[in-house]
Amino acid sequence: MGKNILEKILEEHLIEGGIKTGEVALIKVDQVLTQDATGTMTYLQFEAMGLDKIQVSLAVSYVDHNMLQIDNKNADDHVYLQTVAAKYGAYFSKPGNGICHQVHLERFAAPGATLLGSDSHTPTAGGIGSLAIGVGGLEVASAMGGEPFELKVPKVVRVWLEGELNRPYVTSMDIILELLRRLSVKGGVGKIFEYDGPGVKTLSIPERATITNMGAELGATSSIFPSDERTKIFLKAQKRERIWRELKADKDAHYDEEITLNLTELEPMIAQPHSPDNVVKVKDIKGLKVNQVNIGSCTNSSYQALKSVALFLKGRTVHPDVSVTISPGTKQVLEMMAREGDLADLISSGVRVLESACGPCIGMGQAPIAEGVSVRSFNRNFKGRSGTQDAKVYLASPLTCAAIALKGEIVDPRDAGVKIPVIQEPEKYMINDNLIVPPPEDRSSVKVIKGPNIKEVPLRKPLEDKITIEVLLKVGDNITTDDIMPAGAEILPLRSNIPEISKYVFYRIDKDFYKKAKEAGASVILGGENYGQGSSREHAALAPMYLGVKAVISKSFARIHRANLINFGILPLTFKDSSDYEKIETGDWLDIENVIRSIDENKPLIVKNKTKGTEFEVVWTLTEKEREVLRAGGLLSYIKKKRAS
Ligand code: MIC
Ligand code: SF4
Repeated sequence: MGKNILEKILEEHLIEGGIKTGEVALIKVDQVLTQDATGTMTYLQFEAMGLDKIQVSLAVSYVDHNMLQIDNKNADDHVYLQTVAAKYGAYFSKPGNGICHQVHLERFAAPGATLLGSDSHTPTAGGIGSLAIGVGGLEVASAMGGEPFELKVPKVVRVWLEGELNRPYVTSMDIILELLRRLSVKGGVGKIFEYDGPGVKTLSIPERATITNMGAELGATSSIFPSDERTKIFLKAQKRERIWRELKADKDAHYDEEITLNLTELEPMIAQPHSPDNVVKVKDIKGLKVNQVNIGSCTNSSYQALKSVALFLKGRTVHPDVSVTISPGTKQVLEMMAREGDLADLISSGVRVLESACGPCIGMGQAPIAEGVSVRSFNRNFKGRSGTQDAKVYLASPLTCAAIALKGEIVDPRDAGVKIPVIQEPEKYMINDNLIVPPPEDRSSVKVIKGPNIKEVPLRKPLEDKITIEVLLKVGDNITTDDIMPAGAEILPLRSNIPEISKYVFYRIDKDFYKKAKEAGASVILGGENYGQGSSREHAALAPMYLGVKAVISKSFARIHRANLINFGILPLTFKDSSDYEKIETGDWLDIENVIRSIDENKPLIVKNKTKGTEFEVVWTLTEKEREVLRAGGLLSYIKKKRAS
């Protein structure tokens, strides 16, 4: 039988194991990327391994999240990242060069390569045909230390694209919003999405990357497009055609599931508060007054997308009641738009131009007004993420955003009375890599500089066989890592300082969580379905671990967060019978015995509810490596032990 793209890439990178769905594959990692909000921890963990050089062929350290410098903290992190990259052999992408995923797509990503990134939107590079997976920072550190990556081979879903988008008003953002509408934020858990069909060749690489980027919101392990003639055109325009290769599924390849989407029938879509899958047609909610529009992010900030916005607004003025921002994804896009006059058109129309960074997407500035309505071309609209707890955030394509910016209310871009031509892909992008600092030839004299905010990584004590824990918090379905460990301008600068950042764990849900956790000493969280969806931030496991959280018992877990829990020695337990969830309350004390035997034998655990005098069963399916990591008390201790032996 023929192979799909995933199987082909896995086969080329396989070190041990199998490549079929359900098997465990240990694969070679070709490239890694980090961003500053997760990167400081990643590099501190790498340093703790005691190696003198990064072991993967390409590592790039980006600065794009923590860009507000209201005191020394973020600036100190930037210098640490620059010096540690130089010391151990990574490229450093300076602040101002752009958002990691977009820069990586333009300048580094390669068809057929494996890429691990300490950010959940790493699959953006799937648009060019990389097998790109978002993981926790420690997982990236481990790959930089030369460890293979362990992947439980997900189910492969073929998304068959037919027809062609009705450009310019219907865009690739509408494709992924439609998939989110159909499948939900849980629909991709344990799956990888492979795009195929006649519609594929009608999409440019940045358009494909919008889709693979936001595949993260489906909960998917990754998303990937074939590498074809369009890929070659893009790489040529980026002066990187030498790394092009063809990559496509065999005609008789096997897929676990199939979905068909007709691009011609698609209409502009919009996600409503507070979840990326709460999607309707734009025209269905037309007329709703809007206070803010933000265009940009790693999902939608390519040259083509933003040039269309500039053209749409050219010679017009944004609505007087709307605050409009744009953050071009990379310096390449910003510089091209500046030289071609689009930036001037945007400025003239009243758009506030921000630097090339994540910015408002992660609450680094531009919080909307109280109870405000904000429409953003981003990928996440979780409650509170914008920085305003009661804001209502909607997600739509850049062009829909532009139409709304003009009208001051939700409007289908086809009905805004503005006609623009379709923007073609440029034959040549402007190449100027002067903000990418390569590692020096001689690394021996480089001094790693650590500012006062950078604290060592806390380690967990060895795993206990018996734990007595208090239920500190019971939450519902689809709890995000933004709920567990919020981001935003106030908290993000503490990413290198676990004792400080841990004060904010769950604080938007229960502002006394920190105090309670300290008092309890050992605790457990109860979760519903898809616990820990969203970002890759390992701080959502590391900080709770620091506060004494020993286990999370939930109905199911999101992939990256489950792995992060294991990497920091927190037990990810699933109810055998999910109705047991109803029978436990906050404040109950639970006893769990024989933890080590259960890990050794991969057996269910009996949990005794001491408060209620009842008991219930929890299960976990662990791979061999996961068991060893848990026994060692976490991934860092596991690696250290392995190196010592
Ligand atoms: C996000 O979009 O939530 C982030 C910020 O990029 C995170 C990473 C982080 O928390 O640092 C992600 O998506 O992984
Ligand atoms: Fe940055 Fe937002 Fe993309 Fe996360 S989702 S990497 S915060 S632009």
